[in-house]
Amino acid sequence: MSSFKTSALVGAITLLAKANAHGFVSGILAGGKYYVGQSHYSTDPSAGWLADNGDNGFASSLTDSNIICHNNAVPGTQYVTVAAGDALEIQWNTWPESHKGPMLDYLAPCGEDCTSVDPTALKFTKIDEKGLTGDSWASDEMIANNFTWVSTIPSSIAPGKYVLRHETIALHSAGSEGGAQAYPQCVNLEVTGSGSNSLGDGTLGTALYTPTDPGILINIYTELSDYEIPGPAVMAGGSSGGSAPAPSKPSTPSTPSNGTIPAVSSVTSSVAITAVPTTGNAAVSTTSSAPVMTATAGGRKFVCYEEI
Ligand SMILES: *[C@@H]1O[C@H](CO)[C@@H](O)[C@H](O)[C@H]1NC(C)=O
Ligand SMILES: *[C@@H]1O[C@H](CO)[C@@H](O)[C@H](O)[C@H]1NC(C)=O
Ligand SMILES: [Cu+2]
Repeated sequence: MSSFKTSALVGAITLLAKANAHGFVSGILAGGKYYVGQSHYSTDPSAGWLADNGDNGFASSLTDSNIICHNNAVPGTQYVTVAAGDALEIQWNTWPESHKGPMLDYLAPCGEDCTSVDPTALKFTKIDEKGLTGDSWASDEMIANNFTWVSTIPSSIAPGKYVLRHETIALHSAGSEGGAQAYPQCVNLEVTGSGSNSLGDGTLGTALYTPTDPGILINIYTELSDYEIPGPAVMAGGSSGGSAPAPSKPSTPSTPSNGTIPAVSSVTSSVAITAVPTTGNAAVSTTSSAPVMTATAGGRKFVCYEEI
């Protein structure tokens, strides 16, 4: 919510602020399939949990049950199917540039059934997080990536049913206690694959944050040399999340076959792919034995080898 919250201005302005503000998770892409996120209508089947956030507002508390899956949340009725090691593209309908903050993703196992699970019993493990990089907040990256955040399910995760808790925390008013605004969205996942970590020991949703955590009570309008992302540590094998899937650790690199490749002018630690070939894999004559990075763009997977 914006700073109009405590304003004494007339109702018309409050309505306007609500109509223009914030956002919600509208959809999820996984394995090439689209799933409805927060439907806002209880009659719509959805993997996304339903909550009282039709006004696009924030969770009413950081420490009571409304922080778990947003206000008065009830479980989604469906599941997003995703293989361990694969990425989910989590789409927000919109997001205001002013609402700067970290992006975070957690997983909690639900046992047999997520559609009737008690959220206060869910134990969450953080699988990715991103805060401040230079001058850029993770929320800025989400906006720049068509309001989409990419979260990769660690490849060690055992097959089963889990609740994904995706979240951004807006820090524009976080300089005073109670000012940070959490926008969580829960989504039921059916994880496939052959991992063995079923994440028994996590943190209850109500214990993830305190109102005085350094990453919660913070004035972001000063020069920040560092930002401490709130919540428990990311699990081993987790990632930073972001606008592209976490590079996967290749076991055996596939033999590159013939094809056309786009011209590459420079190589840095981050790679922007602007030209996408329409056919074939990269043709490389002499390479390192293992790829140095992989990325997916335009629905195609890129495997980059180092020239030797
Ligand atoms: C941006 O995201 C929306 C869904 O939120 C999707 O319909 C649209 O195709 C996306 N645009 C691009 C260029 O990927
Ligand atoms: C790739 O294929 C083309 C035509 O099929 C051929 O002319 C070229 O030499 C091949 N390049 C490599 C690296 O094999
Ligand atoms: Cu707001």
